[in-house]
Amino acid sequence: MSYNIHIGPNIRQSAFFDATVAEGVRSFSVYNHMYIPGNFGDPDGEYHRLLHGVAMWDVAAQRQVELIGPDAARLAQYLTPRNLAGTKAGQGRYVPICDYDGWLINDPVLLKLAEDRFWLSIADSDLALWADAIARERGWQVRVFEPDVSPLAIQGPKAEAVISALLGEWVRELKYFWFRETKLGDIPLLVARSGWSKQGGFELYLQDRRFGSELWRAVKVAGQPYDIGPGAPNDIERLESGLISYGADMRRQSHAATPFEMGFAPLLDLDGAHDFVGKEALQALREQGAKRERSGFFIEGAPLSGNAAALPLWQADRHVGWLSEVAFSRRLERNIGVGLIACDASGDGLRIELDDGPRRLTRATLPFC
Ligand code: THG
Repeated sequence: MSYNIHIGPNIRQSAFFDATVAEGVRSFSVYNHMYIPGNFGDPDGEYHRLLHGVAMWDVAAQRQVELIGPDAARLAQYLTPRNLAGTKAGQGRYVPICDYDGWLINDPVLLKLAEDRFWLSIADSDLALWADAIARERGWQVRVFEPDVSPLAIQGPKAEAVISALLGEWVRELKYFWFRETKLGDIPLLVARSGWSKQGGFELYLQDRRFGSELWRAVKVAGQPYDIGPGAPNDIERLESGLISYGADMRRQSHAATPFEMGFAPLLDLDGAHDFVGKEALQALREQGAKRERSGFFIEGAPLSGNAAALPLWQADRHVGWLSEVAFSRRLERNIGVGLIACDASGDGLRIELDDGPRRLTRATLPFC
């Protein structure tokens, strides 16, 4: 059976939409109410480029939520249990965001542009509505909105060569998650050393969507000597690397998880003087101790080609957790998966039920590679 998601006006097109269509994009998913390319029809080539060469990804669906004004820093801090005190202008930070009960509702990268200006580079949930409502209800002097910003990720071991050829040798000095504003001719950009892979790379935040195709072309030309090619955030590599996907691994509406369950405890500061949403709830959760933990798994049997929804994890007749995503690892030549499992479940006799029967699982530590 095959289905189509039709292209219509209630789902937004990225600034790079035309460019990816011209490149031969073969599937889209939807993320932050925007089409995001899924693949370009060459899974082996796309994976290989990410690990050994360089790939370019339309990740404009990683929308920015801008906070600007005298209370912008106050709001940024109030949104996350991570302590932002040491964060400098020009620095990015991975910031878990929780609701008032301590459930995760997003895991953005926070970019501090200035003392009174921030971007939250969000995962797939409506954080702008959340942040704006909090700021308004509190009467804070801060404007919350989604600016015209479209990230383009350049990932892989040869990304630094491409981006330095494009923008200058100075990009080699950028530290992980740090960024700088720059221009490529007339094209306004912000360049960061970041991206949703563990293969290294940069993200170019285009600040005017009219230049989408032009920027795509410029990166493609700079990348030609390195055999750059189009790709998309790669589920196999992210599972191998243990990167978290809000939406796949947890989502407040369907399979909620706390930062303790997801392994974010080292990022949190629950005892500082700063106030933030969910503080009491998170302190109470810490007292109780997490009942589930994030884990990797090896899955026996023939290669798996992914899953549409979380898979229940069984031990005999006890439901002990969920596998959020599975894939056949190219590097390990085994099926791998990530999920949440009850802390009091032993590692023995774990199984999932697939259409073609049960599969045995064993636990693995993250990252796999
Ligand atoms: N880049 C940008 N925006 C994003 C993402 C991104 N928005 C959506 C989504 N990805 C947000 N989620 C993540 C999840 C993981 C990481 C970044 C964003 C990540 N994690 C590293 C890790 O887990 O090893 C590093 C974490 C750390 O050092 O603190 O990079 O990719 N612009």
